[in-house]
Amino acid sequence: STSTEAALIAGLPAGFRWGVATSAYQIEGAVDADGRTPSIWDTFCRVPGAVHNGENGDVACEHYTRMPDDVALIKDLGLDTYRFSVSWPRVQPRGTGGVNPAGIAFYDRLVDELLASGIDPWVTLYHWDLPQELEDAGGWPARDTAYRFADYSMLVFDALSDRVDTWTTLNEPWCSAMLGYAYGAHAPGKQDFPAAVAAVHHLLLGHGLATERMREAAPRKLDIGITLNAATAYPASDAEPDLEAARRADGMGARLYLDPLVHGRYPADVIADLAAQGAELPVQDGDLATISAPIDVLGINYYFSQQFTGYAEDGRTVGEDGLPISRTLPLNRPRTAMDWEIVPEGFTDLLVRISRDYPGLPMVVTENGAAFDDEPDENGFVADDGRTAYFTAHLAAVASAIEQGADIRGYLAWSLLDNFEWAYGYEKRFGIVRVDYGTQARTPKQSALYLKDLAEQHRRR
Ligand code: PNW
Repeated sequence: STSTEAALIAGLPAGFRWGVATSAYQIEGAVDADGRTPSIWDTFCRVPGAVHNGENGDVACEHYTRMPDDVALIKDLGLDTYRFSVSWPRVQPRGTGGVNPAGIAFYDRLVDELLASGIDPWVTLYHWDLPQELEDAGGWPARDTAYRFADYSMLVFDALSDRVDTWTTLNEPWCSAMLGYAYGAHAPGKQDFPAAVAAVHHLLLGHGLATERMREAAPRKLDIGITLNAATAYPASDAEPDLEAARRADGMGARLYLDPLVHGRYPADVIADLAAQGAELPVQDGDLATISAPIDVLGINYYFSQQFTGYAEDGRTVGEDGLPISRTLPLNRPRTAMDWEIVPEGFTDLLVRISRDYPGLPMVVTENGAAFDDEPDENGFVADDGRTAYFTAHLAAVASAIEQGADIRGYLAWSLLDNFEWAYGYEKRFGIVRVDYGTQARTPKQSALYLKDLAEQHRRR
């Protein structure tokens, strides 16, 4: 019930971080400004049918020019942390060579503005906007991209590490690899499973190379980590095919990343599942030592969980291709506008499970939130009860995981602003602040005022 949720939230530990997150391509616009070159998303948005309504990030929220106002918004909301991503093709056009002074200057100003406003800046180095020239040279399925990423990371690190304490290498490598190279739903829009599996390894290698180099160059104690999207994969029943389908889903969604990062090895069952599909992780000597370079914080992005079955509708457990059946089955929960089921206990189960299987690693929720079909009133205000209830249930789920022993240090809502929701364009709104795309007016929604209130109450305790 709601009073139980409120009590759980009230029990969040002292020092818990409250914040909000965004990413560069989703909000900045100004895609041609100051020497920026195209990323894979600029290209993908021009593919007919790739993005809802043929939309793109050319203008987005005009954050590139409105940045001081947006920082003031965060300050007004009383949030202590802002997680943003750096656009690779702004800072290092074409993906190689020296830093672009005009490009890095934007992030330099952003960091200064945040610090002057008492907000802790949290940098994500890669939130999906690979320079197009690096994609043309092979993209993440090519090993060289991992080394390019580490070089780019050091350009940003050299410019901002005097003032930025918290660093995330990659946002959601599952999305980059699988949505980008296997399912074709995200840039670069490829449908090549073996290439996607190579991309997984090279993303993780890039993370490790960048982590090692940043650690080596760190001017003081910094927090360096990675952000994964993960979920709880529930089996539809205790029947073996359902248990196996859930195991495979958890392997591809979570353990394929967590095991090499934390334990320095890929999970044997997942390697076997990949081999059955004709795919292989292109591991070379020393790679796993690099990938498992110690990290200080694990970012977790959570949106929903799913239930899996190993039975086809006709009851068969093996498909035409000879591979075991894996299907999702609805949990029959209310859904967000993304059609994602609302499963807060899947969040608790996930966080408790990670804390047990990968102990000693502090976690921060680096994204959690929901799209709903918001209706503004005549003043542009949105009474977003659905989003507010989503935040309540999921903050309570985090508090419950902490009570069960999980080490979770903060919660960053996705997202500060309504923004370019990738293949869904501007139709899906995740913001706690309404954006009127006609005027670029920003109006905090009820959910923003709710989070403001929670953060303030928490600080006062
Ligand atoms: C995350 N899925 O993406 C991203 O980090 C954000 O940029 C994005 O706006 C947000 O979640 C909402 O979608 C995801 O299919 C995209 O499971 C797809 C999935 C998960 C996360």
